Parts: sequence; C-alpha cells; structure tokens
Amino acid sequence: MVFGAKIFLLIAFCHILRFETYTCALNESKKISSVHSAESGKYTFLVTGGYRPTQDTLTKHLVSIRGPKEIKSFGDNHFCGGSIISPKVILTAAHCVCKRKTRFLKEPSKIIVVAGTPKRCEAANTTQIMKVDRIVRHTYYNPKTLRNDIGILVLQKPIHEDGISAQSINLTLSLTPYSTVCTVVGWGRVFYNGPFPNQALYVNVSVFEDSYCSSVTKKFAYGMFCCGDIYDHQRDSCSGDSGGPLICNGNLTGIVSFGIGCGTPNTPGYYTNVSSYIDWIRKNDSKKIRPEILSILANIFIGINVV
Ligand code: 4AZ
Repeated sequence: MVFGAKIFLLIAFCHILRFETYTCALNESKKISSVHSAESGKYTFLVTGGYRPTQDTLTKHLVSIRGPKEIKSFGDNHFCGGSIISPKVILTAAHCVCKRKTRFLKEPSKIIVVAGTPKRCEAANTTQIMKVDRIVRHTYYNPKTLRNDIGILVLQKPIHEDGISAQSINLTLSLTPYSTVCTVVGWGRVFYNGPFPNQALYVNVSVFEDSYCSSVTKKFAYGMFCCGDIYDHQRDSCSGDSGGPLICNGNLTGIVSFGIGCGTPNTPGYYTNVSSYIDWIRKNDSKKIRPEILSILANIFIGINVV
C-alpha cells in the first residue's frame, strides 16, 4: 500500500475513534424540564417513599449532575445523580450522559457536576462546582433495552474530599445476596411526576431475586438487579435519582437505572449491577489508551515502517 493511503487510513481511524467516543445508544430517559407541584396530603412519604436521614453519612458520596445553565435558580438544572468513585471520576448511568433518544454523548461542556451540596437548591460553603473533561458510556449501552446503563464523567479538576461533604465511595466487588437492605440517595421526584426535593432523600429497599426481576419485565438482563420493599411499594427511586447510588453495606452496589413508573405496586426499581462492570470501570476511569487500540496503532505504524 502506498504511503499516502496509509496516512489516510490512520487519519480515518483516529476520526472513527473520536466518533465512537462521542456517540452512544438511543436514550429513553425523559428530560426533566418542569417541576410539578405536589398534591399535598395525598402521599404519605417523601426519592419516592423515602425519608430525611437524621444522621446523613451517605450524601457525601452523591453528586448532582446538571445542565450547563440554571433556568431560574441554583439547582433547577439538576437532571441526574452520580457517585464519586475517585476525586476526578463520577460513576453514573449511560442514559444520563447521552442526548435524548440518540446514540450521541452530551458534550462535556453541557454538563456540570456539583459536589458537597446536600441541598439541591442551596449553594453552601462546601459546594464544589466541577467541569467535565471527558465522558464515557458503555460501548454496548442500549437505550431500548437499557442494557449496560453505565457511564463515567472524568472531571477537569479533582473534587476536594473532606470526608464530610464530599468523599469517594468504594465499589462492591462481588454479588450482593438477596434480601440485603440497601439505601438509594437522591434528589429524584418524591412520587411519579411529582416534585424534586431540595434535600437529598434516602430510601431503604431490599435486593430481590433475579427470577422475580425477570418476571416483571422482559428488559431484565445480565448486569442488572432489582430492588423494592414487599410491604411498602412506595419505596422506590424515581426520575432525577437516575445515575445515583444504591449503597449496600457502605459500598456502591447499584446505579439507579429504570423502572415502570415510581412506587408502582408489584414493580421494583432496576439498577445497574456495579460488580458486573468492575473491569469496565477500571479500564475507563483513567486516560490510558486501551491495549487493543494501541496494538491497532502499532500495526499501522509498523506497516508504514516496513514498506
Ligand atoms: C427515571 O425515569 C426512573 N422506579 C428511574 C428509576 C425508576 C423509575 C424511573 C425506578 O429516571
């Protein structure tokens, strides 16, 4: 092959890589554009069916993922949750980092990450507003089936971790047994189509058996698990909680992914199983060039040298 053709191939390859980095699967998530008013008195609970913690030890792991500009006031651009897994890395859902109903990733400049803010609408002296350097979504994320609903935001600068307002959380490395009681933390709607709370809320749910998760929806697949409370169907995550943490025994075990409404009787919430994606997370949380890409590049260069 002539030298010019090889250079052309190399440039084309780099463009394909760039394109791959900026595209992702169709996104089913609905953009949160308006805040509905709560029908007061109709709902017993404040996440859906959640509570205000008396001792808040988990919100320090949670960040608010927001659009680039507030609409009217601080925090009204919140659309998803995320978890701090290292000072520069936020783990979230793929559907939070993709443009709606497209395979395209949002631009890093169109997302901001707010850490150290237990109250969504109030900037405190612990509040850290972070810019995004790089966005990654799982290569096989599928917005129709919601398989592989996992994504990473790499920040431009590290979050200052003080152990109180902002702190990394450890990942759960192995499967969590059924019936384990876990906690979702988030600023998601307090009931289906309801308002978003100011304070991050907790909801305790237990891990259900896979056979039950798959009996409720055909979407259930590898890399997911489902949770709820058999005695209280209102205990659930909801939109705005998406991408945020489900924490079991102090570790990050699930990422809020999807559901059939929120708090609907006999329909659990579905979570991305963090322990199924440990290798993917490790591969994508740093700037290292993937080994398979290195080898393709090396082949091209060796080819050029040989001819
Ligand atoms: C959502 O729309 C959503 N009940 C997230 C979680 C659940 C439902 C909906 C789980 O982002």
